[in-house]
Amino acid sequence: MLTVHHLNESRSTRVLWLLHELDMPYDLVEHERNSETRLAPESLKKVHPLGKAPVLVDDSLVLCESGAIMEYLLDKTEDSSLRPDAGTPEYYQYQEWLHFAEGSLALPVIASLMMKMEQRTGDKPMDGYIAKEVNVDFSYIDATLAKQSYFAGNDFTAADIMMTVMLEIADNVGLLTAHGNIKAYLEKVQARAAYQAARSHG
Ligand SMILES: N[C@@H](CCC(=O)N[C@@H](CS)C(=O)NCC(=O)O)C(=O)O
Repeated sequence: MLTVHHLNESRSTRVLWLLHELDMPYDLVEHERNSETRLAPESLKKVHPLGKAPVLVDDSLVLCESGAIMEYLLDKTEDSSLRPDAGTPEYYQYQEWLHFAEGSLALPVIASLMMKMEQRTGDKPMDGYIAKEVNVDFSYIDATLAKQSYFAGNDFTAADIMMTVMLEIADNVGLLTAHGNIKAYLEKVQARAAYQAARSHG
C-alpha cells in the first residue's frame, strides 16, 4: 500500500491530486506546519532525513521530490492518460513543464513569498534578480497558455499538477495580476474533482 506523508498547504497536494486523478488507493499521514515558522514538524524527519513534504512510502521505498514521486506513480499505474506517450512532441513539453515547476519557477516564486513576508523594500541585488526571473517566467507561461489549453498541449497531464501548485503560491503573492491567461487556467484546473479532493486535506 502507498503511504503519502502530507504537510498542510504544501507541495504534497500534488501527490494527493495525482492519486485522486488516477483513482489509486493510499494511506495518508498528516503533518502540521508550525504556525509561526511555517516549518515542518519533527515527525517528518523521522520519515525522511530532509524532513520535507511530500514523502511517498511504498514497501521499502521512501521517496521525496514531488516530480520524482509523480513519475513513480505514473510508472506504477496502467492508466496512461496523464502522461503523453514517450517520444512524442507532447511528451517533451510534459517533461519541460514537469521540471520547470521546481527547476525554474520555484526559486522566484518562493523568494517573492519570503520577500513579502519580510516586507522587503526591493532595493537589494537579489530583489532585481527575482523581479527579472518573475517577469521572464510568467511571460513564458502566459504565452504558452495563450496558444494551448494545458502545459503539454491540449490534454491535462501530471505536468499541470506540478505547475498549478506553484502558480497558486504566485497568485497568493500577487504575481498574476497582469496574467489573465494564467488566472483563467487556474480556475479551470481547480474545478477538477480530484483537485478538490486533494485540497480537502489542507
Ligand atoms: N523540491 C521539493 C521541495 C520540498 C519542499 O520544500 N517542501 C516544503 C513544503 S512545500 C516543506 O516541506 N517545507 C517545510 C520545511 O522545510 O520545514 C519537492 O518538490 O518535493
